[in-house]
Amino acid sequence: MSQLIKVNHKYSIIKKRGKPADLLLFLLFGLVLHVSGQPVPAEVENIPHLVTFGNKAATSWGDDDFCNIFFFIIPKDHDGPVYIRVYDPDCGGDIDEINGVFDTKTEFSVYGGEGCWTDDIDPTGTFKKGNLLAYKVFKTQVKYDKKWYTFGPFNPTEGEYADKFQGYIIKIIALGVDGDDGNLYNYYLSTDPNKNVPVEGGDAFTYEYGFRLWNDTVNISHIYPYVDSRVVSIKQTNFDWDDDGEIRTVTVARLYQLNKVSGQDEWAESEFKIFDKEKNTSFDFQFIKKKYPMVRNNNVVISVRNQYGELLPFHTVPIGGVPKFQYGAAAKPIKHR
Ligand SMILES: [Ca+2]
Ligand SMILES: [Ca+2]
Ligand SMILES: [Ca+2]
Ligand SMILES: [Ca+2]
Repeated sequence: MSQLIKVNHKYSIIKKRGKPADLLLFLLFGLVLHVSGQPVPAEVENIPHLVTFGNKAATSWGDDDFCNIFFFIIPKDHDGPVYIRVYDPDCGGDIDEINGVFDTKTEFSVYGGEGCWTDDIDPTGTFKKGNLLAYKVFKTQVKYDKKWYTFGPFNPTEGEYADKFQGYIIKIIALGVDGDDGNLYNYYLSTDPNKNVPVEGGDAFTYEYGFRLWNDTVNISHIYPYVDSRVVSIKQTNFDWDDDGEIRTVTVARLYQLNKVSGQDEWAESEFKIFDKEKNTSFDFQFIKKKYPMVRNNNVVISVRNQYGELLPFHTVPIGGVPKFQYGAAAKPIKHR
């Protein structure tokens, strides 16, 4: 899925605004567009599925708020409509997590317009800002099991324009509106309603990531928050990790650092000071499961806040690329626990 981009051309567009931090962000953003940001979760994240439970589930199943919010970025020079496709939107069948019997309803709603992103980044807030563009409620429906459902067409300009990304943002919310089972699903931002065709230069991000881990220890899942130049310290929070293996932080200046991990139905928090080298880079949170006993069907919720309490975005394709520890850099491995 090689996607060539015209960085020079875009540079000339944003140079006029003359904001160095935004420019850097945009150039870093541009550098990684050869990796497709359209599947959510993305390949580099190696996460099998997103998960949202019905709102009658106990939070001990691994979903703190029965809600997942994702934002798609469509570059402003993209021509033509886009579609948001949802894989396995129903709750029933092999992929989904049964609790008693399948009786869960999940509402997927798509928003654009003023405020759909800028007024609405905190999942604990009123998260339905913007204009409702489409919605549908799914229950247990064989016709959608292991199938793609397509929302759209959307004209990219129906989204909210974001100067920072030189593109339009369209939001999709998955909300468990009834029942107590786990709905697992994936997204794809496509130019085609019937198959997955990437939007060149597209990307997606979220501020609170609710996902399922693999049922094996071979696969390591990753998420990549972006740490901009204003960040002095961050607080990583994980929910319902079930005392599985390790959550590691890898950056350009950390070989790895262990995070505090949560047990069943609880939160754990780790705070880190940011090194200068780490500003304007992505962090790599690695989720490494333990072998014995195997924790099956582990659902987890992750967020990261800066020193102001603002949530940092997890881009499905890390801005600036996957960080690699540079030997001779600031730090040795730090054991946190
Ligand atoms: Ca149930
Ligand atoms: Ca299903
Ligand atoms: Ca599902
Ligand atoms: Ca869990």
